[in-house]
Amino acid sequence: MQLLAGKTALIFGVANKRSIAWGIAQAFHQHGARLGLSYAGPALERRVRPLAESLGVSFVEPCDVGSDEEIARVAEKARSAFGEIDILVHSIGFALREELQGPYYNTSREGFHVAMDISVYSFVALARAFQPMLRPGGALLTLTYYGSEKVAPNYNVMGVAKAALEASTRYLAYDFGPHNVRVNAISAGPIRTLAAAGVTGFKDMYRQFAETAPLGQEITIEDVGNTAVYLCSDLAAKTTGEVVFVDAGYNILGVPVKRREMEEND
Ligand code: NAD
Ligand code: 0WE
Repeated sequence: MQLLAGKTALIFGVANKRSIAWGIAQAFHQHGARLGLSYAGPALERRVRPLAESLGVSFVEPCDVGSDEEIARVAEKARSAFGEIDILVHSIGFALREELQGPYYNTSREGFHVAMDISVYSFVALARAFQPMLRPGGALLTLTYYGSEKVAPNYNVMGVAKAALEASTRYLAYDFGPHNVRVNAISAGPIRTLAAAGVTGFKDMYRQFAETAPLGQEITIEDVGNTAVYLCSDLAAKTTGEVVFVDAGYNILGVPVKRREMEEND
């Protein structure tokens, strides 16, 4: 089954082999897509290049999405390398570390700005920069988290940024609709990636999660990759502006309590 045969996809946000972006890249590769990868900056090249090579990917470009010039440069490079593209994946989020602990009301003006710029505006900026080379039937995809809807302690300004990212997904879907380009978001359950490492309380939350979610399982980058394939393939031809959960059902719970073994004996 090759759901992305003949399609070209650019994936932003690969940092290492644990990255959600890398799970998406592998799934896209399995489904026959031609790939380009982008990473934040020179410090990550030594990790990202070998990953790209393992999939036979030669388009591997640094891009700090906080810079309009760097976005324009990568868009130009993509145009010369691919001509047109079908899929763009935004798997990027960032807040200053000090903003991810303590009361949300302590968020600084600078911290608020950085989180919104890198985690939200960058998706809009990429959409605009790549709009002229997006083929009809194409798709944009971003990654979000349930902390946009409900309070996840310490997620703070990132939760507010994710709410704005999800709203951006709907406005972009409206704008790109006439071009027959779809725009969706995947809301992933907690995964142990670089962005989750060292986050206050993440370990506890991660353990609790699988014991509570309806499916009783942890979320992997492969799970997210598979849903990304579907959303960016023609199978999802009439789905746009949506937030699709890949969370083992966690978000449907009104009372998220830990489940016991052998529940059927109640
Ligand atoms: P990750 O650390 O592997 O990926 C985050 C990426 O953002 C990194 O590649 C990093 O280099 C990049 N980035 C940060 N600042 C950047 C900048 N200025 N320019 C370009 N790139 C920049 O972690 P991840 O968990 O794979 O995160 C990917 C996305 O998934 C993020 O949007 C995150 O919020 C979201 N998400 C993660 C989880 C989770 O539990 N890990 C759950 C739901 C959603
Ligand atoms: O979106 C994320 C990660 C967001 C993130 C993480 C970091 C850590 C290191 C953004 N910026 C930074 N900046 C850093 O300096 N997730 C969904 C994972 C995550 O992060 C949390 C979570 C969850 C879940 C932070 C607090 C509480 C829960």
